[in-house]
Amino acid sequence: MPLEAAARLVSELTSRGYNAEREAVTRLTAADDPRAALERVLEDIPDDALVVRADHVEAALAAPDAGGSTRSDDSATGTSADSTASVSSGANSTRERDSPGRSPVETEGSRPAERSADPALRSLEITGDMTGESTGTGEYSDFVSVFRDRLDRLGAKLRSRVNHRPATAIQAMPGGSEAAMVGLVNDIRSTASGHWLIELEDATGTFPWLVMKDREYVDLVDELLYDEVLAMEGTLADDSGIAFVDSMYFPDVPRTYEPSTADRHVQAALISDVHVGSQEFMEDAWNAFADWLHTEQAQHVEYMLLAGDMVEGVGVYPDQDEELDIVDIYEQYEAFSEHLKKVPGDIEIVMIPGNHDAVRLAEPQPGFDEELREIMSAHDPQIVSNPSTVTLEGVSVLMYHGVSLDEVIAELPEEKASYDDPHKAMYHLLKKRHVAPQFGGHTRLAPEERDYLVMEEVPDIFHTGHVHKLGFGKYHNVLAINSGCWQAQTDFQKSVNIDPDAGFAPIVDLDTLDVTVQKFS
Ligand code: D5M
Ligand code: FE
Ligand code: ZN
Repeated sequence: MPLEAAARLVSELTSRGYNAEREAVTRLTAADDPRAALERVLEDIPDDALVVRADHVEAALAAPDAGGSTRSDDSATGTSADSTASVSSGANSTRERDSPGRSPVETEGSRPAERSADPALRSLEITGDMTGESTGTGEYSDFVSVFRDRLDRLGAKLRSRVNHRPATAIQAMPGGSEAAMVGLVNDIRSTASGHWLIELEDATGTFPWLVMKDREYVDLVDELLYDEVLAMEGTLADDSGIAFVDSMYFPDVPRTYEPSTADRHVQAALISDVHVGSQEFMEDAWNAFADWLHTEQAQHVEYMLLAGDMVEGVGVYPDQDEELDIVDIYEQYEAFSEHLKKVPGDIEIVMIPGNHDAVRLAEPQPGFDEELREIMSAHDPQIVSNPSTVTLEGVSVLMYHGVSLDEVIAELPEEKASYDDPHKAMYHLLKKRHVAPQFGGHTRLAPEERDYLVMEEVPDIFHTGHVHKLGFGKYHNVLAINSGCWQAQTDFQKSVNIDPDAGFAPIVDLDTLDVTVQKFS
């Protein structure tokens, strides 16, 4: 089985501290004596190299008396001749790809297939990474500025749609006037007669808007969250102290939004919640995933996005230490890094932190500090803030860990948002154009001059994790995808009936935005 031989080589490289490109592994497995070839490569590789690349293998195999050209004693290798042979034939069997600038190594009787497209075709851009940009001091004035920025930027998406007036101007209008206002939801209360009173706030003051229980808009009241930005339009009551709502508007994604797609067939694996260090971390499933990434079937997977909770962390929940396999946070990251090394070195990785990671809990969370970056450097991942947007070959992916999903699921009725359909909870965040609208509940917000949690641009893909459930779907053509996890059910999750989707890897075609799910557990 091709996978076995490749997997053995990868684990040998990992144990020696190396990460490897897929192409390198393919070439090694195709050598007459992969083990000897590996030794040769490691002898020749520059001291500062962290990743074994295809050209290292090529150089080592091309050298006189290289492991690739002389077949040494099979018994010494631990790699059976059978599996080696089937690797090369497996790799040979399928595709013919023209990938300019690369010529596969010719070895006796085996010709490894190209494993990845020309890296020059790739493009990866990051926007909205606030690492190193934090200005907040936690003072009251920071809270004022973050909410003002939110209202300015989300309000701009609504102001062209309604004939809005400031709260103070509406207060001064005569009864019976038509009025509209753009504001933050400051209060939601039901009245004695079953209507709803929603207080909106803008930079000038507040004004109460009444949604009558028999009006169509009443169906939207149960999905409102505190601090979200919206617009209301209506008629002032005779005493003009209140307005009756006729229409509500959300910043939203236009229904006709047309997402961008890649110009070639290329895929991204969207995952999260690895939780290395937890006793429940599913090492076997992770290894199976990493092994799969080295196969032909995964040849188009050129990107991997990790949406937080790399490790289990320490002191995240009460009594968490009883379920820890690794108690030291740095050792957790070291172990995580070893697991990451099993992922082919030619896959581009982008990662953001989650609530179990060793960064501040309040959102936005900056990317990991230098010490942790150093620990995870072998794969040279892009480490950015939670949230951040990464644009892969034109396809923008908003990555957010997803702590606010707990809030959305808790606040909204079951049919609108539930753990079983996490993507539907994500739809509400897209509609509100904010990844964590409500302040002060589960979600801790760091006051900054700017509200980094606003979705200024519509993403083509919205990727979250955190709730440990797999779910995806489209909202106004935007693909919302919540990746599952790599942690089996914890005692806490058992006690509250959370049944995690563990060991799945959703793979997105960047040229079509179609999703396929690979299962490894
Ligand atoms: O979160 C995994 C999911 O489980 C997420 O929906 C929160 C929930 N969870 C897990 N443990 C707790 C405790 N102790 N209190 C409240 N909610 C919890 P994760 O971020 O991976 O822990
Ligand atoms: Fe998690
Ligand atoms: Zn989490």
